[in-house]
Amino acid sequence: MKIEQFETRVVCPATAYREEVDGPGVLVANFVTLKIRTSDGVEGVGYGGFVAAPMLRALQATIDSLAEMTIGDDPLMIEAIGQRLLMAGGLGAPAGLVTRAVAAIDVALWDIKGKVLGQPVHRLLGGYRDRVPCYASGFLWRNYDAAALAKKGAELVEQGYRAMKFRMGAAPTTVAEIERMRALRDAVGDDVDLMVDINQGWDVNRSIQVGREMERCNLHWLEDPIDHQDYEGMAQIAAALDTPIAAGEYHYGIAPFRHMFTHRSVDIAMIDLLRAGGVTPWMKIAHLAESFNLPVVTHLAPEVLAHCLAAIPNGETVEQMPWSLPLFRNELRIEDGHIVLSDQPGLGLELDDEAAAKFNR
Ligand code: SMN
Ligand code: MG
Repeated sequence: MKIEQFETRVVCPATAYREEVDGPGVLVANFVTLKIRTSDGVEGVGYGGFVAAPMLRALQATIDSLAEMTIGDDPLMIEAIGQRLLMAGGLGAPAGLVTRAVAAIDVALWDIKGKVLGQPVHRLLGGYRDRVPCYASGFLWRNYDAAALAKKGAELVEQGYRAMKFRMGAAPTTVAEIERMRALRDAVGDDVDLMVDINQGWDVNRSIQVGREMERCNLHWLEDPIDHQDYEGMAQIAAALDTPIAAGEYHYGIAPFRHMFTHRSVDIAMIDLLRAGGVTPWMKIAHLAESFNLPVVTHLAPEVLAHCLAAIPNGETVEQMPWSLPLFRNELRIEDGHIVLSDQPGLGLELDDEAAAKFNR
């Protein structure tokens, strides 16, 4: 069996989230979908994305160029293909579009492998469980005031969520930051896990100062308080606070996680599918975290990363960020705060061509 054909498409689902998060004109929930077909007629799906609009055509061109290089390859030799493409894309400097493109191809190849072997990807990757905890993300934004946070938080509890993430880092004073958080905690009650994402907005001192105040609200984790490259600074924060520190979504490839772990920068490793470079390196990072006795959480792409989290013993929770879901005909099956994985071979995902035609640009 050989890789015979592939097809990419630029797809920009019109979501409400975009305006709320990015403001007018700045689009991040943009995607390039990928289908790879084998000589046996097996089709695998993947996608790249979460890049700014001006980078989208460049991402498509990168995926096209690299996918072209796989024509004639054995699709089951995923590691060999990935290594070759990373080298071809930049000789040791594969971060950025190349890594994202290789990720899309890697995901499609895992889908093919599952279909060829008749097994869901989560079982091929390890097989630890078939339902994984998830938390609501993508709903409680930085521009929400205390009242808006409380209203939306209560709605999410009503919908059955027992864990959710909100954003801080834009309020002018510490008092204002704490007021927002208190309003949300009061609205959702004490039994709900609350995570907070700063998206690198603070420095070390501010993180420790506000972080100490926040401890009274019993936070589940504090995410990306400072610049992701400041391994020592993150370690200082992790040592000063009882609240677990989560980070990792900004890093490309595997090696930065070694530095994060040896510096003791984090209590929870957050791994992004596209920046890691696909399912293959995502799993390597998860195993590396296990060797440091650290739990792992996912970043974006819940429909793919639920498979990865279900495969490992140190997986904590899946970020249920809905942005990529309009690409597929399938809906996430969520029961009692858990994503239930399907038994279908491969990823169990089907690209929604009609929706893509509607969103095509
Ligand atoms: C995030 C990442 C990418 C786009 C929007 C929000 C955020 C998260 O850091 O963790 O979901
Ligand atoms: Mg984040």
